[in-house]
Amino acid sequence: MTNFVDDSGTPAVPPAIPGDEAQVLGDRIGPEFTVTNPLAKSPVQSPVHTVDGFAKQFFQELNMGQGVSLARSTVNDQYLALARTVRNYLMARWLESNHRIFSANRPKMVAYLSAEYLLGRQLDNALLATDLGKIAEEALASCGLSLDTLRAQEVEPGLGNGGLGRLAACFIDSLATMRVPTIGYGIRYEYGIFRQTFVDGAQVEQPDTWLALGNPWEFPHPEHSVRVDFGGHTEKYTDEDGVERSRWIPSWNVIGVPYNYMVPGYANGWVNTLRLWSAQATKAFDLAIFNSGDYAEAVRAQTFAENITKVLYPEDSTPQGKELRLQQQYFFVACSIRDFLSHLEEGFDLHRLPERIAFQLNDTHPVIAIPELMRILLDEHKLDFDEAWEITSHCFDYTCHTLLPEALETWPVELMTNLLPRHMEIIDEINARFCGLVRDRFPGDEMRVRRMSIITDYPSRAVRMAHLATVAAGKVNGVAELHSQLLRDKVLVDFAELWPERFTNVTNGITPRRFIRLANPRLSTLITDAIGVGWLTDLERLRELEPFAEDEDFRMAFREMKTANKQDFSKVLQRRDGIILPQGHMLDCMVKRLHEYKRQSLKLLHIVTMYNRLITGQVSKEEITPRTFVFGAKAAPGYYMAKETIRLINAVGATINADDRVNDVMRVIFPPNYNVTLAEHLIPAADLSEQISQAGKEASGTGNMKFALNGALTIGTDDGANVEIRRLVGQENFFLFGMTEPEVEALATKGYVPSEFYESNPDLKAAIDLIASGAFSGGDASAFEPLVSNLLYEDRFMALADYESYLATQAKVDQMYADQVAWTRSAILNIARCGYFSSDRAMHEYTTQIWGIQAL
Ligand code: NBG
Repeated sequence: MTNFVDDSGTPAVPPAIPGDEAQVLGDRIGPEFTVTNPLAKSPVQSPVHTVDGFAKQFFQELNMGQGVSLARSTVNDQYLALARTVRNYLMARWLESNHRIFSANRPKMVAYLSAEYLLGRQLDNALLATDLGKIAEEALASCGLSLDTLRAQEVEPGLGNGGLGRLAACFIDSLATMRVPTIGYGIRYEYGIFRQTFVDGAQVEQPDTWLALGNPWEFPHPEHSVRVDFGGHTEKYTDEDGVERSRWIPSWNVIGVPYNYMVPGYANGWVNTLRLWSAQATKAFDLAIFNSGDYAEAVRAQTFAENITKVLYPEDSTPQGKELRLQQQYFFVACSIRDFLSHLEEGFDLHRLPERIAFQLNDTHPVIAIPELMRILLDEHKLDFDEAWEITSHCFDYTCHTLLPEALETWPVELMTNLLPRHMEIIDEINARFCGLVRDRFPGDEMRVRRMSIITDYPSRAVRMAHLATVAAGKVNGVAELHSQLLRDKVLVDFAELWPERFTNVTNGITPRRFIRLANPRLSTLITDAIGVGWLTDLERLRELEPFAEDEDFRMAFREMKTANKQDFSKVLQRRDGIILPQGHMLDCMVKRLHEYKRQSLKLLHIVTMYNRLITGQVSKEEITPRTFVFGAKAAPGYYMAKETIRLINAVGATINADDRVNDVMRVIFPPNYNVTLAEHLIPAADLSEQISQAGKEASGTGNMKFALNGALTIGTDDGANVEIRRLVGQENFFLFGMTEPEVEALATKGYVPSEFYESNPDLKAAIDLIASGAFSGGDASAFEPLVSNLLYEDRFMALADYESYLATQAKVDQMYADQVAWTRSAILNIARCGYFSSDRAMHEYTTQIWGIQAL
């Protein structure tokens, strides 16, 4: 590895930015001030909560902050000024919350370590937290401006791929709403999840330039930057006490600059912090080289360093062994741990660290934090290994978010040794001790030792991050009951046998603030009119809606709500993508990442079957329920089958939508670039939620919860949180189909032959034949050959095996939809019975059962 910054030999602690070390990690605890000015006692006052007060602030920000007059301002100026205005109303709460967290009586807090936060737009959430929506609207109107227009100016921070990142965002919202002292740590990617476009139906990725027009929600604190080392080697030495120790001589480093974001609780005066790290070169550029004219070379180190936080890896569930990704992971956890430790008071006894902090590992991405904390305790604080382990193993808990074996991250030993040699040494030592423990417990069972070892030899030497996490964690949890059970029984079965008490479940949840109150104001009003206020922070209270399922007036109001939401959604689509939504259709939605296990192809087979039945006259238009199928899905750029599926959805859609024989009763729409903002418009309008993964593959799902809580009925397999949704809403209010997980296993064991299903089901055969004939590709029979072959000869997730059951269940959906009273009753019961899926409940379980942390 090239040594970019340290060309003065190899001191144990390489110099950071030239100058004083304090510049890198500034003093956190300020000097004692002698205060005579009374203003200092209450450093900020919230601006006045009136239309005039708000307008005044807004002008202040526009004129003094943006440096423009209203007359000369652009929409972007106005949006930035508005965002800063709302921000100002949160400021006093933020300072006060921080004061409470860092007061003399330090509470234990949680540090949520996550490589992804899929936050969605901030403005509306901040308006809701401060209850300023109406005031802002009126104040802007008095200036001739529209809140809607300014709202649309915000580019959502897409710093996550899908469910895992959105879950982190819901969790920090709940923690703030529950006044749990929390700091979220993550990465400030310069480019978030790619912007998806379609060219001839194929996905084309564009960079997500979310920062281009300025970001009013972040507070950079370069004075609190942290240096992060990489590369080099280790050496042994004997310390003053005669103890043999290791030290790391890194070969290069970068600077991590923190950007703080407010995480406001809902109307509770509390604001937590999300701290995202951005990588910078230790040395901006080489002036001598620059002056000699080699401009590219002069900034090489800078480019190299800044690449670390340049872009979010767009994989979902399948990691790629990319060195840069390991750099990202280590970079952000090294910054975060250093940052957290620097907040401890002078002379704090690190043996007591577990009393102060719970580091929650959101999947395996931050797991390198474990050897990092060990390294700090061993090398910097000179603790011995047992002491360091005693502390470390009481500071971390680990959430696993997958069941796919290929999604469990591993890092080649060689890569780890090159990038983080000291960490590799520590992992080796942890592993040696752990394997010793397994041998003691299970003498002679070397196969078990191999299965459990943190370092695997097969297919090549690699560190299994899920094993490392499980060995160090106080608790290991899955994200839905079925998932946690499969973790215990299959994925981590040996560990569960060794440490049964370590394994637990916390079923995921979603924040009702964003996904009910903000996304669906009409439904929120209906609910409040029916059961009063208070449900938004106590979602189980939705139970009180149950009797309203029998109230025809309420049902009517519910249907009007859906119709109005569909109209709104239609306007959004027309503006955004030029898509016109037909009126009066059932809205049948499948929105999630494109992945074979989620089985978008099964949904397509249903659509193609309907189409085929219509054009061949097997059914008449009058017999079917008019439906619009909505897809939203991004595919990882390197995932060939997923991208082919996108192309096929678009091709089928184009054909059907242009076919006048059918297009008044069926339509397929696929707006590009599905994101949080689009979800907020789509979900409230949906009638049917498609959750059709192969049983045993979707860890939880969270879209399923959002749909149910907005009054869509679910058609789904016995998978992930679907199981719990169905149990809670009642089987008569959930369309279950397909094999169960044990049935999937049994079929796999017996030997799954997809073509048998193809041959034995005429509808299925006809649908696949129609695709293979070129009917959706202008007669080109080869256009989707790889997809067709894949279905016929591999079909890893057994879509064909579940087809018959899926179609039969879709027929039941039609039947029930024809009876609008029955459908609406079920939809209302779905809402009433899904309060359990609030992320507040999930966070309550984490705080009490995993972290042992009190709300303030
Ligand atoms: C995803 C699962 C989902 C789950 C979310 C949040 C990853 C690795 N996992 O089923 O696929 O809902 O995590 O837990 O993104």
